[in-house]
Amino acid sequence: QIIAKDNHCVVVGLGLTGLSCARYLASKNIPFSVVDSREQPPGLKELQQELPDVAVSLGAITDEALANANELIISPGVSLEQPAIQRAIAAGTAYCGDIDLFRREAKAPIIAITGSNGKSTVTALVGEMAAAAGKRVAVGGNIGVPALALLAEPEPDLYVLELSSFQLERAQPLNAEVATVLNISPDHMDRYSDIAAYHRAKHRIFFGCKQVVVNCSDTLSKPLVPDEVKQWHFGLGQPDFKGFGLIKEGEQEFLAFQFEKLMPVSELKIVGRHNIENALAALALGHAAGLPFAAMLKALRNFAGLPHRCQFVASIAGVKYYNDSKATNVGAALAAIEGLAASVEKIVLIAGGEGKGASFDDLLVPVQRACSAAVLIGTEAQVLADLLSPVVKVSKAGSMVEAVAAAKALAKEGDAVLLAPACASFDMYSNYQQRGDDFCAAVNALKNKSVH
Ligand code: UMA
Ligand code: ADP
Repeated sequence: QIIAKDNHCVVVGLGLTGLSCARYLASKNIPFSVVDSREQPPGLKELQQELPDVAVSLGAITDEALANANELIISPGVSLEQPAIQRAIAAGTAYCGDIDLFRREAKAPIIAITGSNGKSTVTALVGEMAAAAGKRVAVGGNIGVPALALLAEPEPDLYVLELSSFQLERAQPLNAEVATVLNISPDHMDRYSDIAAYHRAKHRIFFGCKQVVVNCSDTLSKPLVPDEVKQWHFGLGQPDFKGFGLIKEGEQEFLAFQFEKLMPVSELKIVGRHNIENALAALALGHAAGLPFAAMLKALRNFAGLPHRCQFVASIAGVKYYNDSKATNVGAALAAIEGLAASVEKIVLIAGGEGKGASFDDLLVPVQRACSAAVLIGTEAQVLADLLSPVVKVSKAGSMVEAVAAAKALAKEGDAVLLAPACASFDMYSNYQQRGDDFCAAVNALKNKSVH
């Protein structure tokens, strides 16, 4: 449905998304106001500079601020369960998210990617693959560039969108060319009543899609779609006739399609078994969208990974330091620990932060197997210390600098120090990037000290 010009919209939330919605609505001459529960939301300064006449209500989301709205455009960070929003919806006010506004405008086919972990890596990889194939490609969504910001450029040949459960739960059918749920493990349990509700939100990505990409080893990724929707598979096993997997020859492993080898796994720059899965998922998505193998393999060989994801920072006194600040849930931290374990003696883990209502129990066995010690930070430090102290040495730290110094003292030559918090960063930082940057700065300071 199109918003009538003389109707009033309310943009709820003034972060990256809210600002992109404001710019979009202004460009369409659609009247709107903005609300945010924060006194100083991140997008405020830019909004006031660019659009000084827009009414902004800050400090709380009130019934008055939402009254008489034709449509609420709700940012992903704002829960639909907020009482004022619930009351407005109950009173018949329509609502949507930025992805709906984007969908109303975008003409080019969309490759849509969600999942609990690996979204950004796969999204970036598919973007690189499309660019290597000579396509004009626009990459955005939860990866950090709001989808609406992509409309500022001329229409591309292809959109690659990373979508979060928060974006999907409020979006109408996306009608993507290809859609995938890469995997499902618990995350954001402070926003969902149970894993089934989280699963339902993620699977909305399949509404109206033409092709799907399915993770063979994760039944929760399998969509309920009509037979005419084309299915492609990926997984770490032998590939079937529908997809991508691994073929083993002696000690060597190859990425493969159906019965054909494509390239040796050893030629990938990204490390860990989870990143082999990500490479196979990206190949399946690219293949479904018609990208040629030669270009996709070239992009795979060149891709060194995104910052804050198992990113090598430095080696000090025979100990390697890795930044996996993007491990904001237990599943991601497990992938990082297990991925690194094969290549080092023992891991000294730095973990903790805001737990988002998660259970950390699944960390216990892998930590016992792969780690010699854990240094714990943030709100969940004590909970994690209680859980892990029977299996490894634990200590608590009040800052990242302290945590890195403690980890250095605990690590031996041949070990790795890994920041994989299994938690969100919001108790100590504005976002995971800031947390990762703080870790890198602390490590580099130690390195400089040890050189001089
Ligand atoms: N908030 C308030 N009051 C408000 C609005 C928001 O307190 O009125 C808080 C939220 O609780 C949240 C924070 O502000 O903690 C940010 O929310 P937002 O909706 O303003 O966020 P944006 O700046 O618009 O960024 C969002 C995504 N953030 C979230 O979903 C929380 C970004 O994903 C995304 O890159 C951006 O849109 C562009 O699409 C970040 C993220 O953490 C990386 N995503 C979660 C994840 O990956 O796990 C889903
Ligand atoms: P997302 O965008 O879903 O958060 P990223 O690609 O940014 O995913 O990776 C975040 C973290 O999740 C990584 O640092 C790594 O620890 C973990 N991870 C990445 N890919 C996978 C995967 N396929 N399965 C499990 N964990 C993964």
